[in-house]
Amino acid sequence: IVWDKDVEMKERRPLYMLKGPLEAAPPARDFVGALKASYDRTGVPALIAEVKKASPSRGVLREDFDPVQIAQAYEKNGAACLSVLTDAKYFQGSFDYLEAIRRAGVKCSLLCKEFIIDAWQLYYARSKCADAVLLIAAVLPDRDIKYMLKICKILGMAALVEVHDEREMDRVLGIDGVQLIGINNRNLETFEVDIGNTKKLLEGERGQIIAQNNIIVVGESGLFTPDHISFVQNAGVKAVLVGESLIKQEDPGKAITG
Ligand code: IGP
Repeated sequence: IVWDKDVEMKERRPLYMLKGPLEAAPPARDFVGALKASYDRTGVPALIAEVKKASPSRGVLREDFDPVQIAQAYEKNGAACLSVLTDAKYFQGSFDYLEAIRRAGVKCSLLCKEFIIDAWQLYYARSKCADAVLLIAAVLPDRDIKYMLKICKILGMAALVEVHDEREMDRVLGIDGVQLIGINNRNLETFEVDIGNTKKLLEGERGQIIAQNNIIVVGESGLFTPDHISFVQNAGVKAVLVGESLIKQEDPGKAITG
C-alpha cells in the first residue's frame, strides 16, 4: 500500500526555509468557486482534468508525457480545474510539474494530488503553487483532517476530502468546514473500480446532509464515457475528476470536447 512518504520526508526542510518560496508563490486561486461557476454555467458536472503520467494499476499511461502541454490543452478545452499528480513513487509525478504549469501561465485552479500525511506537506504544496490539496480519509484520523483544514484555510487552499466507503463518508460529514468531498470509485487496496459506489454513498440521509451543507461532491476515478458522467450526475455529483480516459487519448484536450 501507498502511504510511505519516506523519500519526500527525507528531503523535508524546516518550515522556516519555506518562508521565501511561500511568499514567492502566486496567490491561491479559488478551486471551489471555479467548480461552482462551471456547474452553474453549464448544468453538467464541472471537470477536474488530471495531469497523470502513470498509475500503480495501469503503469505508464503516456510515453510522450508533457505536463505543461497537457495542462494547457485541458484549460483551452474547458476544464474547470486541474489535478496534478505530484507523488513520484507510484504515479511518476512531481511537485515541479505543479509549479511549471502555473509558471507557464495556466490560470485554472490546481489540485495537488499527493498522499498527505503531515502538515508540512501542505506548506510545501502551497510553495509549489497548489491551490487545493487532497486529504484522504482512509489514511487520516479525524483530528488530523480538522487540523489540516485549518492550515489549508490559513494558506488560502481548498481541501478535497476523499472517501471510499460509508464509514469514511459518515466520519467526514461529522467534520465542520468540509466544502468538497471526493468519492473515489476505485478501492485503493484492490484497485477495483465501481462507479456505483458514488451512488451508494449519496443515497438517503447522507445526500440530504450534503445538500443542506452546500457541500460539492466530486465523482472520482473510472469515468470513461458520457454515460458514466450522467450516471454520477444523477447520483448527485457537481464535479468529476477524470484522468486515464483523457490522458490516453492522442489529443487529451480535444477528448474533453469530442
Ligand atoms: C482519476 P482515473 O481513473 O480517471 O484515472 O482516476 C483520479 O480519480 C485518481 O487518479 C485518484 C487518485 C486518488 C490518485 C483518485 N484518488 C488518490 C492518487 C491518489
